[in-house]
Amino acid sequence: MRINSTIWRFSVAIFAAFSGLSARAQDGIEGLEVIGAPVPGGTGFQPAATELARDLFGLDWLILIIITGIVGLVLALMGYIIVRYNRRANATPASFTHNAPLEVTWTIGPIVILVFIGAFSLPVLFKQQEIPEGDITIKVTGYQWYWGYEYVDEGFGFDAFMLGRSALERYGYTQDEYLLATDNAVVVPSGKTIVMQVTGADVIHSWTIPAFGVKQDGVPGRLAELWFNVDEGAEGIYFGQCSELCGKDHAYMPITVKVVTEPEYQAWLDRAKEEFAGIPSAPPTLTVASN
Ligand SMILES: [Cu+2]
Repeated sequence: MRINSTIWRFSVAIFAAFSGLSARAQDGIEGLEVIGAPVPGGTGFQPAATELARDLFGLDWLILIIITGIVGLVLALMGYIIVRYNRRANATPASFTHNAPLEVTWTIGPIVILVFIGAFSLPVLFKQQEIPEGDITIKVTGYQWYWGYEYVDEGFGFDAFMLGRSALERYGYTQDEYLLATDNAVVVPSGKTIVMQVTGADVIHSWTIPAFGVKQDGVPGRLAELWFNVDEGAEGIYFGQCSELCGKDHAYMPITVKVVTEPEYQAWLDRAKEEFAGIPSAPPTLTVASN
């Protein structure tokens, strides 16, 4: 049954990819700039599009400064000891084994540092994990190897498959967006609280948009939640990738989110309700008579 369902869904995707029924024409959203995408050779974060992401990136800087200080201190101490206490400079080493002030210092010091980090990191963690009342709830299900989305309040849903190289332009993407762009995108308005309910249908997957500062495992049989609220003015296209190794095609189940203004969202919603009418259920499978 599982194989049958997978084949059915793949056939639909292949049909969609080659039939010229472009999602761009379907979702009717034009002129969005790609904002949240990885860049070749990039080492920093993607631009933050939510408060959660700004908090995370700020925390990252804070900890980077602290650990750089610690590394500097340790290197300096080691350098000093190498120079001051080598065999030539210090022929007869001291033989004491305890130093109470020193031991108290290196116990209290790390405690203070950890409490300091905790004072900044725990509020950020709680802000992420305490799910507010959402304006829009979207259920996302990870499948081997694509994502399914349900706009639960609106009563429709769709699947999102990665676009092949030959289909990218037709859907309004460039070749740079290969491995990132999907046929159907999640569309959300800016300035609204979006709650994503994340689960997996077969194995564990993980849904993320780095620029939103969110990532959540989709575990079969469980419904986890994440939330985000994209800044107004940050409308654009944001990409993510499945972030939990989920099998052979794990690298080929990207995530595309289009953030639009509220009126654009309403217009898309009207079109999407017609286009995707109904929540997709498992496709009909062959029933074998038992006698
Ligand atoms: Cu995966």
